[in-house]
Order: sequence, then structure tokens, then C-alpha cells
Amino acid sequence: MDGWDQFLAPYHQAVEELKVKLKGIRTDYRLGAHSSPVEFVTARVKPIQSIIEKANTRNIPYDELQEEMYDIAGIRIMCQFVDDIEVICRLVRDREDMSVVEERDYIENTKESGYRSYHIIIKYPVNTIHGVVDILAEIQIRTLAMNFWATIEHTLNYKYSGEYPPEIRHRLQNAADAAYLLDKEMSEIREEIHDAEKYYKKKRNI
Ligand code: 0O2
Repeated sequence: MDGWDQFLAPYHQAVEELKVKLKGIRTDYRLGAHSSPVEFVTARVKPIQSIIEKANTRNIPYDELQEEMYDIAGIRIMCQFVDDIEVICRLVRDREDMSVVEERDYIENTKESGYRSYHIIIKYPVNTIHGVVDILAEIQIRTLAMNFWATIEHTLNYKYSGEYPPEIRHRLQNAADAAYLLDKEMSEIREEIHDAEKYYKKKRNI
């Protein structure tokens, strides 16, 4: 086992545990026949190459990665509506198995790129054979529309390294505006959608 495998082992354990725990929110809501604020959850450990690149650009010494790089463990929670984000934030803040270190609201403070999402950095204890290791993890909470935009922009970013041709930049901005409007429209017809879901469940007996 090399140094990276050893360093990343608690991060792999953390993302697996967090995925199960946060998916549990959805199960709890559904068992109570309530519509869940969580649509789906994904998780990943940052690839070694990305850790190295980020450490180099941010001047983070390798022996300070555990304290300074908070998105080595990354969890993403997708929801249908903007209002669900605050519900999920409250559930995360109230949990006793993790503690909130920092919150970043890129929905109120949309990034210049057009990126919208709510980030919560948590401290999460992982039990290992060597004892408890506290690791930092980043939970990104966003709507399906925000996720669609961010996923496409992230892929394009690889191709252009952030130096977009004006045409692409313009289109990305338009797409960000459209995603914002989609969220706004969906929120407005939310009650309508909830009624339709209840009707569907009753009809299907689920
Ligand atoms: P990955 O794993 O490829 O997604 P700093 O601003 O320096 O304090 P940092 O690390 O940039 O800190 O933190 P930030 O901006 O709070 O969160 C970083 C992560 O948010 C990114 O991870 C993306 O997942 C997401 N993100 C932030 N800005 C954008 C954006 O403009 N477009 C998209 N698509 N995603 C964004 P990484 O590092 O890119 O890694």
C-alpha cells in the first residue's frame, strides 16, 4: 500500500458512510409518505492528480492536506426545488455524527461563472484501526437544474481550462439564466406537483 492509498483510506470510508447516511434522509421521508427534499446523492474521493494540481495552485503543503483541503471527500445532494436546499441544510446542521465547519452560499452569491450551489464543509469522524480520524468533507447541495448546468460547465472547463471563447461564454451565461428561470418556475408550480405526486401514489397504492 503506498502513501496515497493510506492517506486516502479514511476519505474512501467517509464518502461511503456519508452516502448511506444522507440517502437515509430520502428513505425516512418516503417511509413517512412525504415527498423527500433529497432527489439523489452522489459521492467521490478527489482523484490524486486533482489533489496534486489543487495543492500546487493553492500552495498547500502535502503534510497540511488533511486540514487545508476540504473537498478531498465530496458529497453532492440533488433536490428538485430551491426551497429543499434549506431543508437539507437544517438536517445537516442538526446531525450529531458530523459538525459544520463552514457554509458557502453560491446561490445568494452566484459565482461569476454562473455557478450556483450551496456548500457545507463538515468535520466527520472516521473510525479506523488506528483510532478516530477527523476528516473534512464538502457537501454540495443543489437543484437538478443547477446540477445540469454545473456538470456541463465542468466538462467544458476541462476542454478550455476556463478560457472560454466568447461564443461559448455567452451560451453558458444564457444556460445559467435559463437554469435560474427553470428553478423559479418549478418553485411556483411546486404545490401543483406535490398534489400530482399524492394523486399518483394513491392511485398506484404506493
Ligand atoms: P471537482 O472535484 O472537479 O468538482 P476557494 O474559492 O479557493 O476558497 P475552492 O476549493 O475553489 O476554494 O472552493 P469552492 O469554490 O467553494 O468549491 C470548489 C468546488 O465547487 C469545485 O471543485 C466544483 O465542484 C464546485 N465549483 C466551484 N465553482 C464552480 C464553477 O464555476 N463551475 C463548476 N462547474 N463547479 C464549480 P473542484 O475543485 O473544481 O473539483
